[in-house]
Amino acid sequence: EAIAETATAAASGAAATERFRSKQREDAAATPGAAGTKRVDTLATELITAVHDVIRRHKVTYAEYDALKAWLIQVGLDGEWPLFLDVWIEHVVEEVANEDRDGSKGTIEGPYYVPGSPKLPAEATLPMRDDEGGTPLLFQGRVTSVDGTPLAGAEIEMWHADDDGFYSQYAPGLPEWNLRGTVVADDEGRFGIHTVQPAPYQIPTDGSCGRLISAAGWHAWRPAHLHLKVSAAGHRLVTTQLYFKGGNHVEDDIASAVKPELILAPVPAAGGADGNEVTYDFVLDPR
Ligand code: MBD
Ligand code: FE
Repeated sequence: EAIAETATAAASGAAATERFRSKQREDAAATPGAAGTKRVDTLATELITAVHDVIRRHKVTYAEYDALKAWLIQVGLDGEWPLFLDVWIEHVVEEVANEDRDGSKGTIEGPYYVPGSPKLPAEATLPMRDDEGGTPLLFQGRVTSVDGTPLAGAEIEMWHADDDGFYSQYAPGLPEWNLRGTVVADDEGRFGIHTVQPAPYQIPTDGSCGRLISAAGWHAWRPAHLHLKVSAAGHRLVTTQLYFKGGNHVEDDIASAVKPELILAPVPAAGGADGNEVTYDFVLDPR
């Protein structure tokens, strides 16, 4: 269909690269001074040595070395470094960053988050088109602290692909904030978000990441997923994703970002409403 043909790797890659360059992570400051130099020395030396080990172990040829060089150059030209890194590397960074948390499990952010989505009340419908495809979904729950205290006014930012697997602001023809919103929980930390179930996501096949996938005989799919950032005053923000039980590629996510705690099992909506509903509670770690 038309949208699929125009959602190119180069266009979504350029948008993701631009978005990354303008973002500031909370903990963005690298280790300064002499300790920082030592840290770079250690990490860069070990990474380079790990590559040397692979070359020796597999007797990598000049033809393969040149193929690697050409591919690395092209990843940048395609704007696909955010995609490559978030698909194949980020899950281990997330594992290390959040291993000390007691609250809800997190997982990777991925390349398609946009800050500043429309603020919505505790029960709300995400911005969507009049004829938005996909099974309606009511996603509801409560945000509490680790000790059980409800977190009034907690913010639940949600963003996800549509029923064709496309993200607004990274594929053409979609309204700016389609299927993106920031829901503010009520006085008891409760929220209810009306949306539609997303489709599985296929990594663009026409760019460098797609070429790697086909050259290696891998598949290009992530399971259908909802992205979330949940935050509240005095607590650590959790970045996570939720998946759908039994869905395609829940067992073999190309981005290795599924955890058992993150799999939803929606049921038909109560009271004869269209679609499904599911309850999921978030627990935030105090700072
Ligand atoms: C996605 O939608 C995503 O969430 C990740 C991690 C990588 C590529 C596309
Ligand atoms: Fe995603």
